[in-house]
Amino acid sequence: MVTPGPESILRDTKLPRHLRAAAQKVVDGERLTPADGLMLYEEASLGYLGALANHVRERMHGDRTFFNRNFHVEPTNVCLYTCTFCSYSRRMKKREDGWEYTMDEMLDIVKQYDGKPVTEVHIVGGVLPQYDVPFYTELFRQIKAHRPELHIKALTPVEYHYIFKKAKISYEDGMRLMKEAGLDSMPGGGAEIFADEIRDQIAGGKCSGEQWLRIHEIWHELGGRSNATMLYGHIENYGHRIDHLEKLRALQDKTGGFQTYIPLKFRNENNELSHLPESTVIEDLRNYAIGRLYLDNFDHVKAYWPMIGRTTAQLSLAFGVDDLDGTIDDTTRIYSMAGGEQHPAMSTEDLVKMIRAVGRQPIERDTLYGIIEDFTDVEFASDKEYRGYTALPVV
Ligand code: V47
Ligand code: SF4
Repeated sequence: MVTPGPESILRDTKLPRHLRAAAQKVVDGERLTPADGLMLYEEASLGYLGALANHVRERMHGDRTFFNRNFHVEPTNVCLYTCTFCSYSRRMKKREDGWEYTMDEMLDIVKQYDGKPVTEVHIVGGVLPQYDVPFYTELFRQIKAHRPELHIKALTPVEYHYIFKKAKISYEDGMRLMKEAGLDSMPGGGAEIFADEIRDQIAGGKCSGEQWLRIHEIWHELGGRSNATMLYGHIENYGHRIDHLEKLRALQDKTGGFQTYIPLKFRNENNELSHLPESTVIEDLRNYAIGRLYLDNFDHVKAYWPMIGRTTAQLSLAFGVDDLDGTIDDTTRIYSMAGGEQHPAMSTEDLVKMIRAVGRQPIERDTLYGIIEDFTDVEFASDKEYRGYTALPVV
């Protein structure tokens, strides 16, 4: 795809010297400092950030845009924690209105995908006492017994911290048990904002930022891979965002175990922070771009379309994003309850065409970024159906 490169920025003598110097660092593959990152958040325009982030994205991946075929199992939408941004937490008072799946019900969801070409089950939801170490290890075992090749991407340090504490076992022993039971990788949720002063206000009581990072570190040391998120656009400031990115980058330097960074835009429906306005699309795109530029040791930046919407997800592909999650098949409620897509399902054809429509190459991947199929030139059955105007013969 031909998009404006960073040359115009480097030559622009009207641009402040420090912005040109940061652009030069990016072009030279030099690392941005926390001060650079903060300056970008505070001063850089959308055009500047887009040109640089796209340069990095294309240097790493060209036009390749990854996606996977997955579905979610959300064990429950009730939670004993009270994160103010979350529409699940309010349900504890009216627990009977929510769902709390049994093991058999979760296995039934998995079985609904028998024979379908999904490669990953993403398991995440609320925290409740009945979902403990024996429950989850048994669940993972039963999923693997039923469909061994299905990749289990499950639970976050929020659940792990809670269930290991309850079982009185160390993080190390706990994560080893999960691995033995069939856990393949860890999703990036529960990270929110690491800085205590913000975390205590929006996600008080659940694992701290330090504990979140430690559990990922242990998982990486066991040879596992995981993702990382940042929930932005609520009460945090740019300094907190850079602090968050800096901590992710530092851990990645140590372990190399993160695959993907996924910024999560705060959605304001049905939660205690509904009075806060949502971030603008411009801010969302700036945030993707800065993530791409700052996290020089992360291979991928992913847009989660059920939360950000389809159009912004397409736009994000020109602002550093190289991965879209996923076909999902209407199996998550976290975002529809908070103001995102009401029915988050997309066929492979829809997703592929969404990527092609903005001039990129759709590549189906598995969870660990093994390439399954290049969809660049794949024709779909519906392409052959003629949907245009047919002139009738004049008689
Ligand atoms: O941890 C909850 C966030 C996360 C809201 O790793 C909200 O591949 C915005 O982590 N507005 C769960 N965000 C989802 C998640 C995820 C999603 C897709 C892919 C992957 C991956 C991970 O959702 C939670 C929380 O940070 N969240 N409520 C809200 N109102
Ligand atoms: Fe529970 Fe997670 Fe929602 Fe917090 S974000 S209330 S831990 S489901």
